[in-house]
Amino acid sequence: MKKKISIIGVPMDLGQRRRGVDMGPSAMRYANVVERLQALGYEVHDLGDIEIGRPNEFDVIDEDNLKDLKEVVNANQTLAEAVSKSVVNGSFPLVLGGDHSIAIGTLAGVAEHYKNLGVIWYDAHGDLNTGETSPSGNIHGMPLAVSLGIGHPYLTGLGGYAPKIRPENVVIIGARSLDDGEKELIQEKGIKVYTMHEIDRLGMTRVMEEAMEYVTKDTDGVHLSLDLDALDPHDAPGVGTPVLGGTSYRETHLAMEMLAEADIVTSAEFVEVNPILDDKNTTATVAVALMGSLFGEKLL
Ligand code: EXY
Ligand code: MN
Ligand code: MN
Ligand code: MN
Repeated sequence: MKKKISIIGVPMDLGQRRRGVDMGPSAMRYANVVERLQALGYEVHDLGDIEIGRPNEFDVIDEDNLKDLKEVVNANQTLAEAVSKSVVNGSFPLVLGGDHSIAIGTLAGVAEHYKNLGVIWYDAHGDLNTGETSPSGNIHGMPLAVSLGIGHPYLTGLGGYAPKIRPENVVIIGARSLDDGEKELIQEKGIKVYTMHEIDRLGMTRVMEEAMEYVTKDTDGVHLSLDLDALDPHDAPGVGTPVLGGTSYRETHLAMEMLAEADIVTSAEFVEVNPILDDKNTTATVAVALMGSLFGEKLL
């Protein structure tokens, strides 16, 4: 792993309807993300926050079942540029959300520099909807589809190229809430998914061993997109779309520790932390602890 980390905050809450997730980056800074990574010997640069446009009442056009499309596109464009710059500067981009719609910009910025980027999508959801299949019109349920080049051209064309990633380089871990359209897309594209069933059955160790082998096969980098709602709501209550029966605090740490040991991750984002829905900043604290493990913190 690189010794320089660029932290990019994205106070985005327009990819879904519950206000408060825009405070995620602040909550993770409050939980000492910078200090935690510095203590591990990294040169950490906090690049501040990406500006998010605020839709006014005349501006709310939910075009094609895509809520706040314009603001989501604009912010992701700015994010993609910031992420791309940090890769060029030899720095590891660490993006703090914000709702998961920001993965569109993160991946647009990262994938520009990788011909064959592997992706670990650690999430209760598939985030594989389009305006046509989405039950909500919320763009945070769409970023993985968008990055695969499926969806509205304003979203898929971000950064001036598409697709950003290929289905055979993606693995979803922790899924337990998939819409019908998402299930169809998974079948159609042959996307590798470890649902909670496989995690229960095989254990996190084997799941991660297989997943890491899968995303490193013929790839030149690995992006980790970690949605805190992958964890069980008992361990990470401060998320907008909680789903019972998730991965535990320790299982998720184990996954991060295995990634650190394998030293394969080249960029990452931690999303959906909503301190308003939380109890004493628990979820941001969990997120920062997970980053500690991802970047090599040891228990002994
Ligand atoms: N599948 C549902 C939708 O598309 O509305 C819920 C999506 C939640 C997405 C969260 C962030 O991962
Ligand atoms: Mn998600
Ligand atoms: Mn999710
Ligand atoms: Mn499976």
